[in-house]
Amino acid sequence: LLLCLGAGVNTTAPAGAAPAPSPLGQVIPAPASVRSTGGAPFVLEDDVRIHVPARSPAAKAVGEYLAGLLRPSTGYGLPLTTAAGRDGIVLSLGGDSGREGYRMDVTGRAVVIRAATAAGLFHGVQTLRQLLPVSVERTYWQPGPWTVARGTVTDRPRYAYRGAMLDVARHFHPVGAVERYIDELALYKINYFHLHLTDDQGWRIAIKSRPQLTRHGGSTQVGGGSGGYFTKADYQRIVRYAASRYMTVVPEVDMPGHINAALASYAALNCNGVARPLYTGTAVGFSSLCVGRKAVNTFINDVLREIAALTPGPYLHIGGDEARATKRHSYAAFMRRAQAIVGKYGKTVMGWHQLTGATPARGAIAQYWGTRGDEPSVAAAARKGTRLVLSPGNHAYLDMKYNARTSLGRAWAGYTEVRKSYDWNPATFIHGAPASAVLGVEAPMWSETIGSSDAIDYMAFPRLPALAELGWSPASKHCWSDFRRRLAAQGDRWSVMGITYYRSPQVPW
Ligand code: TNX
Repeated sequence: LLLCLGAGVNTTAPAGAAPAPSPLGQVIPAPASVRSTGGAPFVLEDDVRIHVPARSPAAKAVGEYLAGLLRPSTGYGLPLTTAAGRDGIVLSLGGDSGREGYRMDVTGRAVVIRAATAAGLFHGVQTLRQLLPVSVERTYWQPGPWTVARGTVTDRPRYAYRGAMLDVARHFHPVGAVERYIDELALYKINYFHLHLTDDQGWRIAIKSRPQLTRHGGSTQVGGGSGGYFTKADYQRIVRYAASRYMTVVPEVDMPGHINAALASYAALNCNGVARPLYTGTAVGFSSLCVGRKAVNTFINDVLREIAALTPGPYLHIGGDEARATKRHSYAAFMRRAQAIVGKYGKTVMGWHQLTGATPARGAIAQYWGTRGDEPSVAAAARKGTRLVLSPGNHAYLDMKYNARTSLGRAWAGYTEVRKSYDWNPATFIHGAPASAVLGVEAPMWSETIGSSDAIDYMAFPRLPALAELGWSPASKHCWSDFRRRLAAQGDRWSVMGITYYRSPQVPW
């Protein structure tokens, strides 16, 4: 693992006047294949047009998105055109790059991105974006020159599921902060955005049939602040925004534990029929719905029905973690019922991996958050068809401190420097689980200590790109010494984007 070739980033600049363009492989996640051809680079000039297919509104929208990224800093008009053309920027549909892959050919005259789907074009656009000078990220005019190295990138993801989670329950994060994070994730080809919407400290999604959940249950957060919640319109706006970045929202309502905010809002959810006080601390594992009560059954049915109706994506995440206040047989009975309800509303179950201690429904996905990969129930479920999304706490948790001096975050899974986020293999992490059971990876951002976009940025960067690369790039491209150099090249881009990141000593910034 010390000797690896990685994406073959070569930073030697040819002698001459103009600054050398970024090497074609200097992209995160590392593309599946990069072939540099050399020669004078492509230069984006003020008469460049963006060619888009005439018959695909989705592909046109990707063209508009690209133009929107490039116009402020270049000052160019960058009109879209459906006229056939071989010069400038060409987005074209076709080829065999799969559901999310693309091929990018850069010549002296053109950057051609070709993909079978608009999603593939979108990911290709992110590659192009990273190859342009970092000043392209500015929102006001920059002098250029806007060069792209010549050659061919052929790319497609290793895993179908490349997720990031944001906990809006412990600290509420408003729509603008969520959209900002979604934009940051898009740069690294993340395609699932998991929203942890409810927990002991807050209920953050309006449920029409249960108005107290947000009115009361959403009125505070960790530390006692005023909390907040998403109206249905807010949530739908997030879903649409994520979709415009080719990300599917996975909503999570955590049950039967992590539920104090609901227990405080509706007395009937408690076994003693008495509403709990609101909770603003950071303990876990102390709350439980009163499993078996009729009021609880109608509650979960109403909540899951309303959330399913607002969610176009295939997955509903029902939590199921740390239900220490729920008896074992009650837990199994509860998860059976909750999973059946998810199925009734046409969705596929996701749950934390404790779900494998009950009976996962057919097609269910278990999200692993342990640290050792040796839980027999997880491997056994995987062998029987349960698919796995891997978020090992000691590698993938973005709320772990980098080191003892990190003021934000927690340390229950150990300090997590960027190399630790990067150096693990999702295919072999769970002992005894077939590699084919692994649907992908996800980087969770728990928010007990995370109360602002700056805090999100600092904990996500530079670790989020490491997780994104594990999710996208072929295992054969896994190479720390190469990754750290590509990561270093991202630092200036983050600075320009206003992202305050952790300047890890492991990275040659
Ligand atoms: C464990 S991971 C939790 C969360 C905490 C997190 C803090 C999981 C399913 N449960 O409730 O927020 O640790 O790192």
